[in-house]
Amino acid sequence: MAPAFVLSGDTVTGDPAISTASLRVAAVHSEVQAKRIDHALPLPSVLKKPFRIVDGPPSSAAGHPEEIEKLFPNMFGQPSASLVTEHSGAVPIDSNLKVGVVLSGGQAPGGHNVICGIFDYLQEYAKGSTLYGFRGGPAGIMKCKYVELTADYVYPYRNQGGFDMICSGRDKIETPEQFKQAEETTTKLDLDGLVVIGGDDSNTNACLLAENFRSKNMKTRVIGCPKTIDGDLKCKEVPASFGFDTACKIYSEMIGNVMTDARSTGKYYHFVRLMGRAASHITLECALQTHPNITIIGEEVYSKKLTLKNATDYIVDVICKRAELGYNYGVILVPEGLIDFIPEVQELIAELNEILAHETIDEEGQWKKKLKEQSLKLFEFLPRTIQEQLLLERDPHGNVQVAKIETEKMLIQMVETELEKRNQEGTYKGEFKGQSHFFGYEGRCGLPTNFDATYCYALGYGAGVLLQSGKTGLISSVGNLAAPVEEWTVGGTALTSMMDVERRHGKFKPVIKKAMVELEGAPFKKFESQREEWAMKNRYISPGPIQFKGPGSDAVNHTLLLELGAQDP
Ligand code: FBP
Repeated sequence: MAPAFVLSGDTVTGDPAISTASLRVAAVHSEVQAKRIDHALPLPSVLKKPFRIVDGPPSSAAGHPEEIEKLFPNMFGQPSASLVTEHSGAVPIDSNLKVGVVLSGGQAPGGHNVICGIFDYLQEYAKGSTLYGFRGGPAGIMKCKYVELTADYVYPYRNQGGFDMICSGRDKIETPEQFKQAEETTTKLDLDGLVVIGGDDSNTNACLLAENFRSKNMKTRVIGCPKTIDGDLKCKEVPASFGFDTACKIYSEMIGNVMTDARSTGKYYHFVRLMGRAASHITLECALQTHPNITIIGEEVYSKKLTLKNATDYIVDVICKRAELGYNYGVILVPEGLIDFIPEVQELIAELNEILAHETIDEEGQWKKKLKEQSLKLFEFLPRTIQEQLLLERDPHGNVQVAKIETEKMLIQMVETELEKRNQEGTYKGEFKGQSHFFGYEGRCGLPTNFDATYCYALGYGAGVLLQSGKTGLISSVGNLAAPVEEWTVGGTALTSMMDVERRHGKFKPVIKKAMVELEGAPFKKFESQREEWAMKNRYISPGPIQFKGPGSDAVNHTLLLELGAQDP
């Protein structure tokens, strides 16, 4: 019988509009969830011994260093920090810290463990400290909505998926009034530190906050943590964003299942769109785990300047050849961000972004006159549902909400049309039935894999160390991830070193440069060397559900292993 946990001390401070009744007051866990709560997490050896922080050389930026320096005069050039074992004594410690933590952006498995890592670090090394959880993302900071995180409060969330301990949000702290609100909150709570757990946009925001606090001589330090299932927040020193490992394993289980379905019925082509707003890392990793017949990688489409017609023809050619072999079924993976990679669509989206930033879309379609001829032609050619989805409101960071664009359905329609044509020409004699799937939200809140659970705990612990050591404007970085946990490295990377400038809402803004799939990188090369065989011969792999014990439970994803140059089984 699964135990029921009652969250005690469940009060929200700062906003009388939020009653405790709106919070999760009782959480009933399944047997597996309950078992996972007490799963002991190993720490890297460097965090178990007395340690000290060593600073590296001054850093620069991922692009346009002069612009970044102008935007971050106090943060730019900061060195990275690494923890080293200190045999002669413990780290200098100031106790009684007041620290805030916020979850920002989309959910990613492991977020709760980052918070638990910060909490346990403070308990261990800064007794008497207080940890506040800002509720509902950055809006919680601006509106000063927080909850004090106690041992009882965090306990039921240990090793659990989701962000429901304090919830998340996509608000951005950007206007002078919003920065002022953030200052008021940190002053009111007398915060020594703030940990921002988020993706590229949220960590950019974390650095802006760090810069703002430092420029005003405020004591609040800001540390980021790399979160996103998309896997596109990484660099040499930050080898992975958390949540990617779990999400890919969940999707791969589901892909393996539809592969078996395809083989069993012999009559469906399953078109699976996979989450990942911009980069195709999730799609590539799932392909490496499951060996589908066709996989479209957005970065390749972009680099080869393929049009929608080219991508459709590629799919249709494989379907025709498979029909000749007697296979009228298959599995096709497409990344969520695909259409954003097709140069002609990209141009259309850029024009739409500018139009949407400055005017409202009128029924009569007057706004269409602002589109260039080629973009207008493409817009009129797209199915009506896709047109509507392209015009949906942008997210607070100015991004097209690609999760809402049903590319898989659009591709099915285009493939059907082309196959009918080939059928009439006599070059295709098969049967085609497309089934569309979108595997997205299903992967964001699963129980974190052993890898994500341990990685997140170390990231949180590391964030605690950095704050206590007086660091600000760094992102918690845990490295050497292909080695056993004991050998993982821990430190912090200057957020400005990951930044470039980009055009958003019609203006240049600093952003952490997204890590896209490298076409010369080992994961893509491995996929490229095998995809032709997967297209014609059915080499499907069904990885099954995530394991927490026994074979496969500690397996690290292919992308990480290949990128780190480790042996990929
Ligand atoms: P983050 O970058 O905030 O981690 O979110 C990633 C993501 O899950 C994308 O894969 C997806 O396109 C998007 O969030 C969906 O956004 P929303 O949760 O607002 O629907």
